[in-house]
Amino acid sequence: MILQDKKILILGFGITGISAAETLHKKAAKIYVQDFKYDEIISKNPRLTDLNLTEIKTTEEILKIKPDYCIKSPGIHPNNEFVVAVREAGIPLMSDLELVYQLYGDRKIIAITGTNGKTTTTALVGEIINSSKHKAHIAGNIGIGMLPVFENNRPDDFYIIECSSFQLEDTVDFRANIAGIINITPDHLDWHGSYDAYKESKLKILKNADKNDVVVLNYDDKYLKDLNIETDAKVLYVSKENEIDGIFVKDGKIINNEDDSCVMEVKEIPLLGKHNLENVLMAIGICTSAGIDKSTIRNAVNNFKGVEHRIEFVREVQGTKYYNDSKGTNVDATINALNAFESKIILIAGGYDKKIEFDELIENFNNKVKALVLMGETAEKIKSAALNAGYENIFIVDNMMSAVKKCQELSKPGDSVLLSPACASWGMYNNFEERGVDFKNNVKAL
Ligand code: UMA
Repeated sequence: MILQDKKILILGFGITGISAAETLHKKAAKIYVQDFKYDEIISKNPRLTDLNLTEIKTTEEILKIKPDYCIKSPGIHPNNEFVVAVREAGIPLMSDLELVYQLYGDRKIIAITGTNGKTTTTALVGEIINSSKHKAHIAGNIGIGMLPVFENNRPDDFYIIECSSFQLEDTVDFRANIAGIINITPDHLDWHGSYDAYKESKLKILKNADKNDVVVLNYDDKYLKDLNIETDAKVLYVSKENEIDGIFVKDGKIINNEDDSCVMEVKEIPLLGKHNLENVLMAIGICTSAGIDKSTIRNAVNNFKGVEHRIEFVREVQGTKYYNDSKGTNVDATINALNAFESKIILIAGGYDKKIEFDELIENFNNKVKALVLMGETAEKIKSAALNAGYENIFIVDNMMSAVKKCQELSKPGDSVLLSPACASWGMYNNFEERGVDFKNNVKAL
């Protein structure tokens, strides 16, 4: 695909849009940008003016300019007026994922999707490959714009892309050498319109796979299993529950049934929780398919520290372990985190009110949560859900420092303190990362 002097319209100027513009500028394309916060973005990053951008403010301008292609950021809704105008004008519209394929499709691409676990799996695959003789680069929904990663690195490296349903939706020819799907639980239905549409978007990850490609699938996800996926690619299943033709767990060992060998023992995995065992199995399936040997895989998994803000071990103080799960921004994520622990837990929860209910969270305490420390806008709401369920050991605090101090006061050796708020951070913080860092700083100060 030749981009020199081509007119490219970028919709959305966040991580995706800016990273795409940087690469398109290098390729001497003419760049047009539409973003309702364009002025604010430029004033915060004045260096972006070096990219010779032209701002688009109306759909009429699009018709006048007639761009050759449009790159849509994943967060822009399909019904957005600019998206509609582009489609009606017959301008080819794609995600940066599709453009990556058009420009660098001959590279070794590993694409990973799933409703949950994709960031951990992507990061782990990157670590495993980087601990082998090969070099890997991670990009995509993990928070890294894809195009510069491909543009600035060597053609014979591995490229591991975390793909969201939004990014996959706007692909046409995209194809990965290895595609992994961890699970397809109904999510983002407000966006895609229906579970079928969401599923269709996710499955685009393997739509163009051919007999030279590998598709790695989690056999334990009931939604995925029910799909009876048909593909020309080689399919490799992984399972923590069933002895399948693939990679599975038996008597605490992870077995590769191709040569009946043991890759590693489950107890060696440093990440907590069954959901993380599935992520590790997926990473093992993907890396085995990429030709990485078992001892490299085993060592890298052993040394994997996990992803920041996802049940991240912070420190042990007087026999109590402190964990940061600030990414637990909804009830499901916090339940997953609670299920990952064997010990008694002192849970710090609460935050921005997304108008969700907390009864299910309390139902999943399972006698493990010995105290509940609440803060933020939802503190009273969670407290009343807990009281209704007969749970009374509740403390409301004003800020993270008081929360951490309260937890230390309540804890005994062998307990775990878990920040997993079940709520977004807004109101107290700009994002979940800031909240997690605040927690960690307070734990480090104990
Ligand atoms: N904007 C408009 N009009 C709109 C909506 C947004 O102009 O109608 C502008 C905003 O002002 C902003 C820009 O669009 O400047 C943001 O674009 P974006 O929402 O697509 O976000 P990016 O910064 O490009 O980040 C995206 C992903 N975000 C979303 O899919 C919502 C990031 O995933 C991803 O890391 C990044 O590309 C790099 O690939 C985040 C995410 O929340 C983590 N993903 C969802 C998830 O994991 O569930 C899918």
